[in-house]
Amino acid sequence: DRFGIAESLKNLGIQKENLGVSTGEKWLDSGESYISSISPADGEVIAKVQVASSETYEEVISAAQIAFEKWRLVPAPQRGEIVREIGNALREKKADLGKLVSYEMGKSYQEGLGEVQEMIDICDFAVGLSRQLYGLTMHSERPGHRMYEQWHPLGIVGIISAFNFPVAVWSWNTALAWVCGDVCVWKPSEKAPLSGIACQNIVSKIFKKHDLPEGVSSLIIGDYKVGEMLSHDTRVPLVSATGSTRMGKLVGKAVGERLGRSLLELGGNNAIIITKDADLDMAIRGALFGAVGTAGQRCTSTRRLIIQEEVFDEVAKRLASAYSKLVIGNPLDEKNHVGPVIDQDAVKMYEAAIEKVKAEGGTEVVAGGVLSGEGFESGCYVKPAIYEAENHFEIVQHETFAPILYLIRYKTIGEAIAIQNGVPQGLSSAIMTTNMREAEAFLSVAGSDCGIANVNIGTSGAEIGGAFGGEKETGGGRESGSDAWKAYMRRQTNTINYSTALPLAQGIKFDI
Ligand code: UN1
Repeated sequence: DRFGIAESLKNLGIQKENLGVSTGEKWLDSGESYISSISPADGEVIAKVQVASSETYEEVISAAQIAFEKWRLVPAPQRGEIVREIGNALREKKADLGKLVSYEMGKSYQEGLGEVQEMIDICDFAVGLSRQLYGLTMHSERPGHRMYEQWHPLGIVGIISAFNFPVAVWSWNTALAWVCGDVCVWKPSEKAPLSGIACQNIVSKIFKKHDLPEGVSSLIIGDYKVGEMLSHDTRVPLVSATGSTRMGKLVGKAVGERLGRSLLELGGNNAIIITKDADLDMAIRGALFGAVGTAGQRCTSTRRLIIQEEVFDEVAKRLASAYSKLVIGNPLDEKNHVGPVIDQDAVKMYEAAIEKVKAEGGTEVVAGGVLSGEGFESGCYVKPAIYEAENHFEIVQHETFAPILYLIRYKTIGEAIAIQNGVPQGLSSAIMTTNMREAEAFLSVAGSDCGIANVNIGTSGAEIGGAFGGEKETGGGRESGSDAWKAYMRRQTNTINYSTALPLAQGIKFDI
């Protein structure tokens, strides 16, 4: 155990066998059914986790309903104070949790720490927000009347999160939802259940310390069936789901059928436009991390480079040279740049995508392949690959969650923007240029159609302070910073008459 994993698991309260359903300090026994958390780093079973039953699901929702009645009465700044303590607890556990995320999910230890840092930052953001849940006041058209709006909590927020950011995306939702006065029920990815248990252990101590009821923070480990239960449940006014477009369509449909609210953050097909006026050192650095960071498993990973034809060959050459220096291996070993993909299914999808791009006429720039032998026993380590391709290829139109980068040529900036927008997804986008006209065209009303559009920065690694999410098949939701908090509250318009008459609006006369 050269990375001290056993010690970190102990510090986070992870056992060999864990219950997977909790309303806080209380863990509920769901019966016989268990899943294993397997590390893609070394293929070891880290621990087992019991999965929810419909009975324990019901217990969680009942506890959450009761908790909401109390939690909504706690003044928002006091709710913020609780979130501040959660942020501080995360600071204390940063190294342990970052290590668990890295070991369970396969991202590098540095990126695991970065993910926990995002959690800490969103807690700080939420603390400030707890004093800024502002509504507007309006001028009434009637004398002696006052109009204003208030924001009230929604109730139970269901959170479905993905394996690739097993803890940060939950915290973006939950830290905001809590200061807004909501209670949260979290279904983490069944590929990273231990990260969920670790978080639940951290936060439940703080709720307990403040004598808050069970159910402000609940955890339900389980498969898609738990997602279905949340999506169909009219007691859950908001379901926030992060993951594949396929999953998001199912959640959106089920929640929409009951006219509930969903907040969807789904697939991306993110591109960087590299113009002939780009600073190529920066362009290569941005593209490299964007494409191979997290082994290409971020929603914001760079999947396409749209390169002006005059600099195409140079960019391809310099990227190939940078790829040749990448060190692939155990994510906990800080000398490695690229860790494994999540599991063998992901390896199969990577291999299938490479076959497909070749079959569609793509040409190899950097060859891929699955690594085997010492250090690669899990079978989840793949080589980041690059193909020259065309935007209309079916495989290029599709998000493959693996380190495969497609290079596409263009002549004019108009053409580059059309290629960038010419995919079903709309999460993140970037342009590398020192030419102000190109940069502004890219950001203009006729520019990028994505939720995130950057200049001289890659597509991944968004800061928590901005609203995070995207358009089209990405689902339209916005999480994290800016005014994303509004999704977790209901708006109420109030008109108060302090006069001695009751005039009707719109000048209507209705006298008997
Ligand atoms: C995700 O992949 O779901 O912008 C989230 C980024 C990170 C978050 C990614 N801050 O890459």
